[in-house]
Amino acid sequence: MLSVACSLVMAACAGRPSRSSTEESAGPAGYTVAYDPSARWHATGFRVRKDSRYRIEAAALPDDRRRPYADKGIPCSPDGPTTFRGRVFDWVAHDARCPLHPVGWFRRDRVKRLRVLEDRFGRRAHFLTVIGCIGRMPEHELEQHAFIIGSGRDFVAPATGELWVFSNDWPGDESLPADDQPYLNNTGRIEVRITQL
Ligand SMILES: [Ca+2]
Repeated sequence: MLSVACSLVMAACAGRPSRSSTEESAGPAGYTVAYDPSARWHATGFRVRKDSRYRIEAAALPDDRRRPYADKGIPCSPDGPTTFRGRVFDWVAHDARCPLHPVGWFRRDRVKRLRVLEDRFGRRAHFLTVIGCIGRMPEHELEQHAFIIGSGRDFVAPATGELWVFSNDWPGDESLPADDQPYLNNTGRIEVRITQL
């Protein structure tokens, strides 16, 4: 089990550059934006108003190279990993703060922590789950403001501002080489639809 977990961590640390792109369209059924999960933040261009109610839906689509939504081959949906292997990786990435975490026994420098472990409502945020935030918040304040979108959620906006979205992943370290940047091995794209209720 430990060797499996470690091999998954090492596999996910390797990556390849992916072009970041954002496409937007607006229509009577709602506002739609598509984003590349290999970038850390995505401005939707949609402003929410405090105390107004919205429905946000997210769908995973192949990217322009026909690659599915995945982290270096680990398939995911907007709610997180969809396979046993992915759920093991999610466990590794989620509980890395624990002093008994097995990855830390071998490679403390490889210990992972997802950007959002729990959202502002205390809900567990899985690996590659689609997350929303009103405004682009500093990383150390992210869990106070971020909320899980997953495949869909109705919510009352707690503030007025632009909705930003991202796929939950290990933030990595800018000093690492490109092949070790956790966001650069994410593939596919996510389409987000926002409707005011
Ligand atoms: Ca990744």
